[in-house]
Amino acid sequence: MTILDQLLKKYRKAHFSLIDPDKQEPEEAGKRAGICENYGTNAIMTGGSTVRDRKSVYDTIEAIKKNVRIPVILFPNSAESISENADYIFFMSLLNSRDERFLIREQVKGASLVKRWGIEPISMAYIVVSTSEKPTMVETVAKLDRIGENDIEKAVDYALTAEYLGMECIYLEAGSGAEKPVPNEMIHAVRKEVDIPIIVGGGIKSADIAKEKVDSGADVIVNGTATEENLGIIREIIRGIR
Ligand code: 1GP
Repeated sequence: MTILDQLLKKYRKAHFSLIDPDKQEPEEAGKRAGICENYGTNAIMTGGSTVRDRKSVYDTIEAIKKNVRIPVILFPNSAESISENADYIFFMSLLNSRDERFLIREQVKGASLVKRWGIEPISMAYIVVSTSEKPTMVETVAKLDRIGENDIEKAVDYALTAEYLGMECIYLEAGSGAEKPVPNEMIHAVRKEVDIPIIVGGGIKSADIAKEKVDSGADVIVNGTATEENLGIIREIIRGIR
């Protein structure tokens, strides 16, 4: 059973807190991770669209691990941000990118590091949904085959592709700080067609919104910006989804 299956068996719905090494000093990252763990988050994800430096990822994870016992999962934007002290790595492909770097090249560069450092891979299909007028950072860098908020069939087609390729989970991503999260109807339609766990993140700013996402079929809710701006909301979101 994968770590994701184990968590979902235990908690039914899970919550991950995303800490971007570029957004604070390692010591502060450690403190924030500790607070998220106290609030009941199930794992700390570490990564971000602008990370370019393995050392900053390493130092951030070291500080996080001093403060938490829950798993640390890398959420890498390239092979450069793979760090040997992580427990797990989302070994992910940005399925709706037109840039082969995000589809497969960085993965090929990083695979032997994952093996050598004994980081456990969690195979993940990363699907970016464009919900907002102002493009999010991931939209600006990823050269997307655009999936708009109403392109529900297209999202389902990508999700099914992920399942048929044998990926362990799907991440429906609206992008960090998105004005609007991935729509409920889209999550619901994907849930109807695929069996693997669905992670949803980007722009989830309240407990009510998070609850709607899990009621629509999300298994895991991710918060990133809130770890920097409003840790209290993470407590409410976790209470709301359980
Ligand atoms: C980004 O989905 C995550 O990869 C988190 O998004 O920063 O909007 O919570 P937020």
